[in-house]
Amino acid sequence: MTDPDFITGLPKAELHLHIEGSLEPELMFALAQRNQVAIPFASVEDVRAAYNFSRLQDFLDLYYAGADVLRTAQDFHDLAAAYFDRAAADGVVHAEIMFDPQTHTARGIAFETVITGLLSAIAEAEAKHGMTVLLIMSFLRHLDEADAFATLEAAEPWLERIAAVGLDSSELGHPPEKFARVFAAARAKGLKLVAHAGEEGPPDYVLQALDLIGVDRLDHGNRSLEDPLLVTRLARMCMTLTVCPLSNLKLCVVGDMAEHPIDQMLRAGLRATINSDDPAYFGGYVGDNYRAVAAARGLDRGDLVALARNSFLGSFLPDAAVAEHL
Ligand code: ES4
Ligand code: ZN
Repeated sequence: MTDPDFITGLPKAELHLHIEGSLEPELMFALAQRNQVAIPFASVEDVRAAYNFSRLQDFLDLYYAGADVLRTAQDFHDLAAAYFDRAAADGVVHAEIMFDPQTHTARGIAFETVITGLLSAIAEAEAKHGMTVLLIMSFLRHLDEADAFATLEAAEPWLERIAAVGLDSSELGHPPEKFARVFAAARAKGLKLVAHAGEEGPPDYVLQALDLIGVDRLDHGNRSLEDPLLVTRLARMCMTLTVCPLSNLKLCVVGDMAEHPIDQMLRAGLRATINSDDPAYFGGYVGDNYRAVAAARGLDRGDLVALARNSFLGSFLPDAAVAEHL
């Protein structure tokens, strides 16, 4: 039995959230109108009807198209403020949110516009909801290494406000090794490192994320389960996996929620966490993700507490702050 109120009331951290993926169709329409941007949809229903994906790339095509309505710092503020309100209502007390600067700089939107809008929403949410927020700047892996280095350079004035760098977008054909040098440069600047790996890509991409990047946390990681030695290694090193059940379902990483491996991960001793990834596109926020996978896999309160506890253990908060949440 799932227990919706128990899940909502459970203090949790969200560690895998693309802020551009929290753009609800209603806000997409409002921003399109405010900025006089044409979008290829007639209505909010039309947008939602388009959200049927067979693979990651189907989704990414719509995600980048949707992001085109984001033009001003106020737009990024409004986007993030809407996410923080929903997260707080779901019992999220700490969020580590990713943003994709290249999605915007490639359209002529300044890095400064993006980050000042996000930072003002973060300040507001910290005051309004008493939550803590960290920013993760994610590189688009379908672009080249030089573009990622240029993005790291553009971030230089804001490095004090950025906790980590990440790696997202089209996984297949863009292995972690392509970005080993830029991640090394980010590490030298004191940033934490995360990367999407093993979502669609093979277990070897997870190995690369460990051995060639040295990630502090793994986004998704599902396909690690195909390699028992890798699972043992991830468990022994207490590597956090940011698992996203509704994303996995919508992108056909799992065929059915009843087949989701979340409990297999926990049984294997993996530090798995539950997250929403791109909630506006995948049909639910973090609470919905807990509820969906708990119902489908028969998770009990002990499992839910373990998952929420893992979210704090896997966060980039200082140890003393983590301890306050345990
Ligand atoms: C993403 Cl689900 C997912 N995978 C890879 N890259 C992404 N960017 C936004 N959502
Ligand atoms: Zn993701």
